[in-house]
Amino acid sequence: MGLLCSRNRHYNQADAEENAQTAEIERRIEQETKAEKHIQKLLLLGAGESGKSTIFKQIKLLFQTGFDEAELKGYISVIHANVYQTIKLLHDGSKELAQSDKDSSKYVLSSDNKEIGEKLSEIGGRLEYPRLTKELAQDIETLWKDPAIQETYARGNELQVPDCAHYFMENENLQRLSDSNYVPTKEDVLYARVRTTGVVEIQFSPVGENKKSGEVYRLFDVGGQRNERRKWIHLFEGVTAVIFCAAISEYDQTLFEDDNKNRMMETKELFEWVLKQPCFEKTSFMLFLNKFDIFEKKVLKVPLNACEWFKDYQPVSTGKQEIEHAYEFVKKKFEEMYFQSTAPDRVDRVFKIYRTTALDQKLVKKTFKLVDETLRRRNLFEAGLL
Ligand SMILES: Nc1nc2c(ncn2[C@@H]2O[C@H](COP(=O)(O)OP(=O)(O)OP(=O)(O)O)[C@@H](O)[C@H]2O)c(=O)[nH]1
Ligand SMILES: [Mg+2]
Repeated sequence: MGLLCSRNRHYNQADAEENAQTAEIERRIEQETKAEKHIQKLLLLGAGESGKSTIFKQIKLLFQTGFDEAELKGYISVIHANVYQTIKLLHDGSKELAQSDKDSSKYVLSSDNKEIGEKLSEIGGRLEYPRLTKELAQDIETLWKDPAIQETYARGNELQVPDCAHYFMENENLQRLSDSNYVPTKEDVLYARVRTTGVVEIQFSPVGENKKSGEVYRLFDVGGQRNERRKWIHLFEGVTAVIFCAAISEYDQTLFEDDNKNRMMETKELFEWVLKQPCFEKTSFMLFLNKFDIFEKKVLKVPLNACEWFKDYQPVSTGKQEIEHAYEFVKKKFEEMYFQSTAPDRVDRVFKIYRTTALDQKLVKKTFKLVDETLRRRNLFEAGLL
């Protein structure tokens, strides 16, 4: 009996320990599940070059530790590649225009610069680029300043010249970039263009990790070019909000992947497709009408109706007023598209439009604060607390 009792006691003790362990595991799982539930999943979607990764970089700078020196240095080769690719595009473009354009003479390089042009075009066509030296930087600067290259740059929309071209070529930047001790600045990194392949993610809390009340977000950045989009679908479950980036300055440009397709038309169709995804029935939509800085300059020179979607646009004014009018027109087109592509039973999902310039850190910070507030309010509403 005594033995039985003591054995029982032994079993009871073991049971109790096991129970305690199980309870601890369950408590941890519960905590983790709660924590996971607390994490809001955000997806950055949009066509290639719409600015998704630039927003992603800004979030890293604003709400995480930013870029350490090794990461900054990792951008040197990207930035040098941007420079070589740009100058090759412009050189080869000028040659083509000098042959095909009716006003061909303005695209002919000065005879002094022809040799430099051939050399840089050859380097720009290589699979691996050399590090930018002072001499090469000088050659690039000379060629960039050639009137034929400037005329060609004015037609950059036809040539897939990247948006970062002007920044890297101007303001003595080439000399700085070719310094042997060059470390890219935060601004250089934001301008650097590298096509995203695959999926990248970060987790952050906009009010700082130590504040318990702050939401925790997990933000995913994907490649926007056509062949990258098949990877998106794997991320579509349980998304709190889609941040859809549309580069509104690209209404007179064609796709990198397909020279016959207008970029804005592609964005329109892509936005429509994303809106109709069954997984996004309850997903909020934050539409970033991005590249406003380029848009506001372009719109006064290139009529909006260069794009088929905007062919009913009528300019009303000049200067600032005209910019506002054009912006409102574009915004309205996206709004119409949203309501057309949202079934009546889903109209209560949140839809907000923001005017953004992804390079502008203060603006991105302000915009994200608004996004955060909207999503928090939405959560309270869904929990019946509002
Ligand atoms: N001027 C200006 N440039 C911008 C803006 N947003 C992005 N860019 C630049 O546009 C280029 C493309 O931006 P990314 O952020 O790489 O575009 P993405 O959407 O990630 O492109 P994919 O990865 O190919 O899908 C980069 O050189 C950016 O610096 C903006 O608002 N204004
Ligand atoms: Mg990207």
